[in-house]
Amino acid sequence: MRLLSRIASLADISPITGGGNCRLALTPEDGHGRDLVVGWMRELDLDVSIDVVGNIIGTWSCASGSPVMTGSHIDTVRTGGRFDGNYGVLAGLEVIQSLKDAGITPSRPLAVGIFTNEEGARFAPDMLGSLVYVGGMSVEEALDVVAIDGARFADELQNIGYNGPNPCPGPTPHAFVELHIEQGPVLESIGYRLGTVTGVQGISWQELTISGQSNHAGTTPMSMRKDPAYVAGRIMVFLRDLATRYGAPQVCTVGKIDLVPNLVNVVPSTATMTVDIRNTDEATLQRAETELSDFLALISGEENVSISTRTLARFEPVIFDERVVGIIDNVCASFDVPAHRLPSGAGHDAQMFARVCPTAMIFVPSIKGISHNPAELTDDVDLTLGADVLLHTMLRLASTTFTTASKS
Ligand code: HGY
Ligand code: MN
Ligand code: MN
Repeated sequence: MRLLSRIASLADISPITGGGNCRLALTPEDGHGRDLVVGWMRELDLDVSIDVVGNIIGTWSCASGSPVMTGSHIDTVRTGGRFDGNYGVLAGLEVIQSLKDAGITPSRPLAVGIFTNEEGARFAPDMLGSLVYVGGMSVEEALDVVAIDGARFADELQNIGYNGPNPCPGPTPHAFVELHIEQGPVLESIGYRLGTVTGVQGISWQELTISGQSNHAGTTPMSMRKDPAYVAGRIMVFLRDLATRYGAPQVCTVGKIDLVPNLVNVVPSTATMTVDIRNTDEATLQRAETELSDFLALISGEENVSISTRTLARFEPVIFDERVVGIIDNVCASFDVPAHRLPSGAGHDAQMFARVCPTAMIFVPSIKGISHNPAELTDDVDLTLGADVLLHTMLRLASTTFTTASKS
């Protein structure tokens, strides 16, 4: 059916082995994906607006007032799956097309957003586009961000032709709801087909630069070494031990490490690595950050290296609006399919909209809990069920009056 075939069509843009995609933010591949989805928005006669950081909002202006907005992202990590982000955007278009086909006109406009650089894999922080949209980061700061490959955000945005005219912060929606695959093992492990997402865990991203002394691998006694690669290894072990000591939901990841000169017979001069630490509890997340900082001071002294740190992203845990969470629960119940309440382990654009309007998310299961991997997979019946829940949730939100701004 249309939604599944559109997911497949979008997956044909910059495919990788195994059925996934590589469409890093603001690359030509990202631009081609945007062109395809904007084409579908125009076929739907949506008002398409593009803002100064490339966020695309397609609006069905069928009524007055601020819109109920859904949306997500279509940029991917380098080894991305075909559902992460893409599913939420295309399900939003499917909601509008289905309502139009059925001759049903909601009492508010409906909007679908494609937010720039949600992944943060090329430009940090992640969720950059939605963060700027809600006023959490200045446009100037965003445009000057430099990618891991040295490219400048503003130049890359211009190169793909999505440096739009609309200002940020953008107009505040009446409410925001994002449909996404869980990307983890929870729903599948307890046999649930739907998840009502209660919030998003806190995210702490740092880049560590460890400076030692390059030297000959054969002639330099171990006692003389200032070896940043060894220190990087000790940091990785420290982080794994910390996560084990803290227990779930604490997670720590070193996803990227670069050695200079990166040669078989040279003790490296520098190691540059990323650290991704997350927890649902802010105080615990801060405790983990402090423990890491203390360890860096200790190991740099022991190994006679210097370590500098740079914050790439730092977002506190987010609790979604109980009124929206409740509506999603009720819609799921109306389908006679129970929904499990859970926080999101992954970051999402919804966590930024929670700052400005009533917001929550809907999850469908990820088979074997795999994501950020071409093997990412969700059953077709769950994909379509999720889109049905999104449609009815958006209709209910359109007819809901929120007396206070937000309630978590
Ligand atoms: O990092 C994240 O959680 C998301 O994929 N940007
Ligand atoms: Mn995503
Ligand atoms: Mn992702």
